[in-house]
Order: sequence, then structure tokens, then C-alpha cells
Amino acid sequence: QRIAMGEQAFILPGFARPWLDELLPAIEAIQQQSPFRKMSTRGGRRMSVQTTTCGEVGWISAEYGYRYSAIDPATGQPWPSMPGCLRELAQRAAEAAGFSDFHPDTCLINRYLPGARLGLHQDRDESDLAAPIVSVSLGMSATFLFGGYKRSDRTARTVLNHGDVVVWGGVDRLRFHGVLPVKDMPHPQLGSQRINLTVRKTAR
Ligand code: MD3
Ligand code: FE
Repeated sequence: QRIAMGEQAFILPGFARPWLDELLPAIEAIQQQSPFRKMSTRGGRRMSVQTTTCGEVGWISAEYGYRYSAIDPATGQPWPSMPGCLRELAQRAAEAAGFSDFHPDTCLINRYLPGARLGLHQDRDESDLAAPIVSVSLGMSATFLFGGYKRSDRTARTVLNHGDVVVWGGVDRLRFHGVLPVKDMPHPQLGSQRINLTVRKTAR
């Protein structure tokens, strides 16, 4: 099943299920090595979402704006590598959405505790904007907002559940999007948190 949100944006409900038994412990190990932390916005405000990374480079907030770094500033070490099961899941999902040959080099891992939210934004810090982004939702459900190419464009809402995958790229790659404050409805496996993985290709 594949739900179109745009010409090149699709929700694949439950697509991650076959990978979860491998994926969940792998994410646990990543956060042991590179712990979740809160980044700051361009305006200097701390985000309510906590983040970490696996892969060759990680997205960090720097003094002015954002950049991708090969070293985790919290540990001084390289980020944990991307688990094979996550790479495989992302490639299969990209394929199912019409993007063959997806070669990701990073995965941003977002953790939402109850009340955490993500304001409307565009993902434009990757230099390869031709590659899609594959998102995997885990734990508590959240209401996802997707808009147009201007912040002021109207937004549609959709609920993302444990195991859902979203792929977006091409003409839909630069749409504004966000997540409403997450409600505390504990998940049987993950408890009071939502984890979102976004698998990306940053470098050409
Ligand atoms: C964009 N994460 O990390 S990804 C981010 O749930 C981020 O944590 C969100 O935005 C999260 O930068 C959402 C899912 C997504 C789904 C559909 C989209 C992003 C989209 C459609 C168009 C543009
Ligand atoms: Fe985003």
C-alpha cells in the first residue's frame, strides 16, 4: 500500500515492520554511543526534539546555522555507522516510491518526548537535493504537517504510526513540513517517546 501525498511523496504504512526486530536494538546501541541531545535553531532557541545520528556525517547546529560534520561534537568521535538493516530498509522504501539507486550516507535520529514538536521547516542543508529522504516513524503516533513551497502555504495533516515509512523527493523535496506537539499515549514497546529516523544522502 502506498498513499500519495504529492507527485513524489508517499506514505508506506507499516513498511518498516519486517525490519523492526533488528532495527530497534540497533538504535539502542547508537544512542549508547552517541547520546541524544538538543540542538539550537538559527535564532538560538533550543529545540524540544532531541537528536543523534548514525552514518558518515551528522547534522549539527553550529554557531550560525547548521552543517554536516564527520565528528560528533559530544564525544569527539565519528558517529556510529549506519546499521545494514536500516540502509536496506531505506533502499527498499525508496524503490517502492520510485527512487532507484538510493545511496544514503547519514540518518538523523529525532526523539520526541511528550509535548515535543517540530515547527514548519524545509530540509535544505543537503547538497544532493536530487536524492529522496526516507523517514521511519517508531513509538508513539504523531500528527505530521506537510505544506507547500512557501511557509505560508496551507498544510495538510496526517497521523504517522509505529512502523510507517514516508519517502519524499523530486518535486516534493523542498516542501515545508513539521510535527505537532506529541501527545503522551505510551507505546507498548517504546513507552512515552516517538523516534523518527530520516535517512538521507548529503554529499554528491
Ligand atoms: C517533507 N523530521 O528531521 S520526517 C526532519 O517526524 C523532519 O521527525 C520529521 O522533518 C519527524 O527534518 C518528519 C517525514 C516527512 C514526511 C513527508 C514529507 C517529511 C516530509 C513530505 C514533504 C516534505
Ligand atoms: Fe524535516
